[in-house]
Amino acid sequence: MSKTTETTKKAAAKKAELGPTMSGSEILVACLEREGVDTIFAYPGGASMEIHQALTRSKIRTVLPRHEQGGVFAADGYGRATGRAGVCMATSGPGATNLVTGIADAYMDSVPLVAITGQVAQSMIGKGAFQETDIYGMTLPVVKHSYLITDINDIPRVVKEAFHLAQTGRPGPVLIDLPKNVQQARTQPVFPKTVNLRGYNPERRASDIELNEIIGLIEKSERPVLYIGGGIITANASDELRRFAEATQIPVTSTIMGCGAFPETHPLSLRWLGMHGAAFANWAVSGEYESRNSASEPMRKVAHGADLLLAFGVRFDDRVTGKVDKFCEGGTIVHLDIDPSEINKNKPANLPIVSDVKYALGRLADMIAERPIVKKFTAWHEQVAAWKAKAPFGYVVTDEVMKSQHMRDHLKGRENEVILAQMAIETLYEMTQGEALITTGVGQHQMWSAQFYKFKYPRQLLTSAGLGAMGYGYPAALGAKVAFPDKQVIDIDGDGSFLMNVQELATAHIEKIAAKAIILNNQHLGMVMQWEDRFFAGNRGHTYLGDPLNRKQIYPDYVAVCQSFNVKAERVIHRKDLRPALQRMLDAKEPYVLDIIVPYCEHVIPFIPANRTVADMIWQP
Ligand SMILES: Cc1ncc(C[n+]2csc(CCOP(=O)(O)OP(=O)(O)O)c2C)c(N)n1
Ligand SMILES: [Mg+2]
Repeated sequence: MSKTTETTKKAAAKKAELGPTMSGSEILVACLEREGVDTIFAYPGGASMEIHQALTRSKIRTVLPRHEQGGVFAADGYGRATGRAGVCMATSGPGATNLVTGIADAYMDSVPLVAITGQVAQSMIGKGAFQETDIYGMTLPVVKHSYLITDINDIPRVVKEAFHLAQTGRPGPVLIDLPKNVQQARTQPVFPKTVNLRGYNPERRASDIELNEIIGLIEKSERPVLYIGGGIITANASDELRRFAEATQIPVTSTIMGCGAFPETHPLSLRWLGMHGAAFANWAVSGEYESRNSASEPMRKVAHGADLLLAFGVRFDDRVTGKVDKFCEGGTIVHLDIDPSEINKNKPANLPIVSDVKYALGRLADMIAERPIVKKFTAWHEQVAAWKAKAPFGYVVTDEVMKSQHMRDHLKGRENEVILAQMAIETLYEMTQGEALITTGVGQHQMWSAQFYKFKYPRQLLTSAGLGAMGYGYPAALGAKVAFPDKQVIDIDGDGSFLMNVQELATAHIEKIAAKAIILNNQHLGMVMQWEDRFFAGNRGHTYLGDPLNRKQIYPDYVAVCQSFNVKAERVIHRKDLRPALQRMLDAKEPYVLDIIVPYCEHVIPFIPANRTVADMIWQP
């Protein structure tokens, strides 16, 4: 062999690894192993069973969910909890379409996810074959990228690219659709070690000139606020954020996606903002106004909000901004994000910067350490403290609760016996010392979880924020618990949401995944009921989940449901039983469900109705 050929081969070996002859399915699994995948949530069928066969010979743990939606939500939970792509798989047709909601969820919340689908053989594509759906086409608007593999030799490159795309820059879901004939074909694979994607450059860094402009704006400002989101968590930038916030003494509010990015127990924390966020956070951003009863009345300002909004890793979601032109009206807006398509999308920025937020915050903190900001914002801190004292998150046993059927039927009208959802969450927070990893369903319980559990560390709250997909909580808890078996993982769920993926109790039991769930059971689709009360004079439009012919009975009987899955469960109705029951749940070394019966007539407060302003905020419990 000539010297040059030898060098070329050595160079090629550095870039790639040549494997033995294998089937497409085996190559796929070998690629997953090379990406460090330890768990796949996969439900088989005709078009994916070849891959399952290959998985039986792999060290990768295959968890069999009991519904593909459970599988994709579990993978999503794994992805959120770890920052590494969660992996799920389904067969073609109905298996693939059952993944769509989870893929959309990962897209909306920028979660790293790789979804693999079996596809009918290439010769059958477009023929309306049995279980053929164009999952590539169907998911196009909700993926970061997608592939339909038509050549077995492409599998290693595609898988490498898929993981790279899912996990870098602004993360998101990537779909790989693999036809059955490609799974069955055989070849000698070449596994690349690097990725080369022309035009994809996820590494962007703000210049010192841009960052200096931020410092200049801070020095000029009297009332700065940091508005931070999921981008901080994705970028693993919590430490840098804390350094920067402490060095500048700028108060920090977050989106729900950003909960835990900055410790909510920190004196500078303004908790989270938006429709059901803290009144003091909304005031700090947009100013305090006299309450008005209708949008046609003028807005009368009581106190100024932020004159400088440092919006880092956020997307000005409508659930945060309400009527967007009134959001931080008059304030200077710095919008820093890794994704240029977010800039000026929902709210124009005065200073737009495209950058990795970890780099930007770290560099800002360094620059400030060298040349400290002298301003102390004393008057601003006094105002913020006054707002915090005026409107903390709170709750009361309302007249409606006292008059409710639950009070009559189950508690003989005794106020001191009733458990409010908020109380249950607050108690859980105390008993877990705020350390548990929490997932949620979607609804009132989700908002109360964010209000009454204070999140201390990033990736601690896993919730379907952008899509708002009911049924997310328990499967996501399974995914998180698989990733962190030693952590206390608790799904705080609603009765409606929990029922949507109740079959995953089987996965929990059979796979020995000790995720816990508390169901805040109000027998209603509580959040929709709240809107009915506010906007439809309380007319119930199919929001009751119990049995209308037997309203005294709690329906369904979740304890019996759990028993049938061999999952331990208890029902709690009286306040005095709450703590001991929670303790038993926390002590359990196996999956455990606590069905906590709560009244349905509570509303989540604060509340800024959709597309309204901080002047329309209802904040007194
Ligand atoms: C898949 C899905 N379907 C419908 C909705 C609309 N929706 C939002 S909240 C909600 C009520 C949820 O009820 P539950 O899980 O019992 O929670 P609660 O509000 O009672 O705490 C509904 C139906 C949704 N978000 N997701
Ligand atoms: Mg409910």
